[in-house]
Amino acid sequence: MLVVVVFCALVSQVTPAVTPASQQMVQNWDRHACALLVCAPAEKGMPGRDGRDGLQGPKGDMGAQGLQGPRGIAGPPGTLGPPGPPGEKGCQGETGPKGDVGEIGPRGVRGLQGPPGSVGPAGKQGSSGPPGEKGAKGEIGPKGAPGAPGPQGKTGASGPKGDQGSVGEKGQKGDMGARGLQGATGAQGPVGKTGIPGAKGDKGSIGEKGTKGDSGLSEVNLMSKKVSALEGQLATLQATVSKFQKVATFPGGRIVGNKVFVTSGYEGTFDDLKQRCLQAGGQLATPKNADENAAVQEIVVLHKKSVFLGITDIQTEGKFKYLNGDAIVYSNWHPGEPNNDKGNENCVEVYVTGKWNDRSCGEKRLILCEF
Ligand code: MAN
Ligand code: CA
Repeated sequence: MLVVVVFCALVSQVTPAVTPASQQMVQNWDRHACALLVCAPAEKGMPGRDGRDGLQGPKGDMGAQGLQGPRGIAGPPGTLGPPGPPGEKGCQGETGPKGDVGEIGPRGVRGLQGPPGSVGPAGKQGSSGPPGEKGAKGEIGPKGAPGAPGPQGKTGASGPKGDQGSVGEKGQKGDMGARGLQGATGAQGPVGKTGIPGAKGDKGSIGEKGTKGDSGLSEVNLMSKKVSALEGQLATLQATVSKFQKVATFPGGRIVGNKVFVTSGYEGTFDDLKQRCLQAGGQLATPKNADENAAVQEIVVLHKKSVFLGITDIQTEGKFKYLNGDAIVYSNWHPGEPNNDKGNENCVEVYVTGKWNDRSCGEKRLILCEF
């Protein structure tokens, strides 16, 4: 039994390097070997022979396919393919909106320096400068000339008259005097020659961006609004005019072109009627064509009363004129008229026939004004 235990231990010690599968086999074999040894007779016999080497067993069946491995890392991107063919030319786009007013252009280069000015007048003489420093001591000059005779001494005692002496030597040059005061500043010199032109100036910086220009749209809108307002006012005015035309022609008024004939039914002499029409802002009826005369006639017929026209020959007998002095351009005299009956017919009346007759201005007739 002791041998069996040791043997089993040895078997276990020689198997740590084998694979788990083979180790399992050895362990199984180990158990089988232990069983054989346990089942062997315990008595002491001859040692058995070594067993022969067994034949190598058949190759085992192929194992089942293993699980699919994890997905590999994506490979590097392929090389860039060749550019495709150019697309067809697109349609021309619509004209874009007008751009904003551009920036103010760059400032121009600085101009060359102008020519030099003319020579200015000479400056005033400057004031005297401060006195100069004392100069250095000069060298000993040559011997100066003999000095002046000294003062006469006191009268000595009368000596004997001596001989005349010889001329003495020239004395040494005296010391240099102190430096004189600085002279007055001289007059300003003339202006020097004109220098060469300076270098071209640097380019100016870009000016500030200008304010945005008007699009013009706001002005159009403004005008459109004004036109609309005027159209409205015109419509109102036309309605008002139409209304007053009806008033003017009711009942004895007539409108011919731009002229309106209106009567108030008043009757009076020529001067009275003339004054009343002027007072109303008009004048006595003055038909200047057949249509206007027909309108006057209609009013005469309607009222069954003749009217005086704004025509007379008061100034010159036989020459009928308008109230402004112009000769008449139209007339519709009754046959035989004007006859200046009794030499006192200077005004003109209109019959129901539309025909004219000269009549005394003192007669009373229906008032008919024109506006
Ligand atoms: C007649 C005519 C006119 C004249 C009047 C005056 O009708 O002679 O010409 O004016 O009388 O009453
Ligand atoms: Ca007459």
